[in-house]
Amino acid sequence: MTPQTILLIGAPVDSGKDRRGCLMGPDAYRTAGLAEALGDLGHGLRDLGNLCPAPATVDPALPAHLHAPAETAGWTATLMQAAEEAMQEGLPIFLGGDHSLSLGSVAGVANHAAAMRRPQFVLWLDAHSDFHTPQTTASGNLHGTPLGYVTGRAGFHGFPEVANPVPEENICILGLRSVDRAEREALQSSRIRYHDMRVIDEQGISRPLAAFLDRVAAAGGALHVSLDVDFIDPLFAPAVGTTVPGGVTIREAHLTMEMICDSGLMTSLDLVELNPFLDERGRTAQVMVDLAASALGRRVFDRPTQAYS
Ligand code: 4U7
Ligand code: MN
Ligand code: MN
Ligand code: MN
Repeated sequence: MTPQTILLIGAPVDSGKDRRGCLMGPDAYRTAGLAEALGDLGHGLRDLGNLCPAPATVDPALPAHLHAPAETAGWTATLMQAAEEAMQEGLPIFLGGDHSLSLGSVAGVANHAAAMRRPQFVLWLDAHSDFHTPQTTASGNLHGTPLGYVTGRAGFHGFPEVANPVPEENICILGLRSVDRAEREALQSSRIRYHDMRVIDEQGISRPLAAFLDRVAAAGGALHVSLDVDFIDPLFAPAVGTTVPGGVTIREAHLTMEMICDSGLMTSLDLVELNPFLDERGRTAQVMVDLAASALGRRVFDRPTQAYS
């Protein structure tokens, strides 16, 4: 693939749920050799270090059961600005941190796309749909709300304004196997494209993915990819607080990344929900690094097939 300028942005966000440990994610990716792996593929790398959340206060209109809303609102402001700035320089990879970092990363890249007059698309690779609002979440964990926020759903009082909501029809979710009732109803009456594990079992992952990538290409869109560790089956990626059995295999995850790479469409990437405290000798961090490398050009061979004739 064409060499890119890749910006590594550490976002040790740990406020999106109550189980702690995702704050160690950015350094686990560095330790597992992310910069070296991407540099070996010929890309230019800049590690911008780790961000800190802006100060923020709680809006009294928010439901009382939310976990750490002020801290997450502060992270959202910081990440939105960092994402918008990074898009002017290259392809940012947001090193999480839990999935509440995507309130800011996605809203920020969408602001940049709007300024460039390009439609923003989002590929959400996750066991969960993360489409809650502060009012519909039963757990109070804001890592379950980023797609609600970036599509402009109401109720995020005190959070930065979403100037350029991502149109629902520009979002595709792959890997679903845990969707709460309130999300299910909201999703079914939305224009979001969602594909659960049964569809992937029956059709393979390439069919729904290829259809989505074709739409992004036809629209000349910018593509943000948000990779939640729990997209992958916990047999292969155990270091995550919200394991759900029945996820994609290592090969399905790599095929996803290889197809994204071949499309040439990806403009930004989140690596989220890694909890190194729960890992086994760094193996989940390594899986995520290898997946990022596949998305950015790592291949066994340049030409996958040879004819026999
Ligand atoms: B993740 C959950 F109830 N839906 O809202 C919730 F099942 O970023 C889980 O995808 C959210 O890991 C998972 O708490 C958020 C739960
Ligand atoms: Mn909580
Ligand atoms: Mn998620
Ligand atoms: Mn998830």
